[in-house]
Amino acid sequence: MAFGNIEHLGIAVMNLDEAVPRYEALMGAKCYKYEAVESEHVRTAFLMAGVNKIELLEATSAESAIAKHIEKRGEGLHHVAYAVVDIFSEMERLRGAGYRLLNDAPKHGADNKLICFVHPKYANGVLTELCQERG
Ligand code: CMX
Repeated sequence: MAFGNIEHLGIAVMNLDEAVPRYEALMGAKCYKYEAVESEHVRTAFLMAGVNKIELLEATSAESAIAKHIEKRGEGLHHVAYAVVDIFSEMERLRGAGYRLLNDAPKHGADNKLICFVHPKYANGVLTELCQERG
């Protein structure tokens, strides 16, 4: 078992309606999807740079991890997400190796994914997401 490709990069933004046109102009690409993830208190927007996916995230409530992130660290890169084939066995592997997972079971994330986060302290300061296609 191993991580696959980087599935997406997550970028925390204050205001999605301002960030999307800025990123469209920056990347020369159109945002192809907006999606709210109520359980995570976020609104997201997706753009592609070649084969690479960029997820812009805006908090929809003060209790959102994105709101806390922006308050403490400002806007910017929030997480790196890796594609995995079997999130349950990857979580088991990481737990066994002593990594701190931020959820006990996979959660439903944006873009039809099952997701789990690894605490940034266990990845040299990078919040790391495991991401499995839900099919
Ligand atoms: N990247 C890197 N480091 C981060 C970070 C991030 N995104 N967010 C917090 N940290 C750092 C903090 O700066 C802090 O460092 P110091 O101790 O040096 O000050 C440390 O991690 C904080 O750890 P904490 O006190 O245990 O936790 P916080 O209350 O700051 O919460 C985190 C951070 C990652 C545990 C929390 O945001 C979380 O559980 N995230 C997972 C869920 C999530 O991010 N959801 C939103 C996205 C959903 C989606 O993609 O759909």
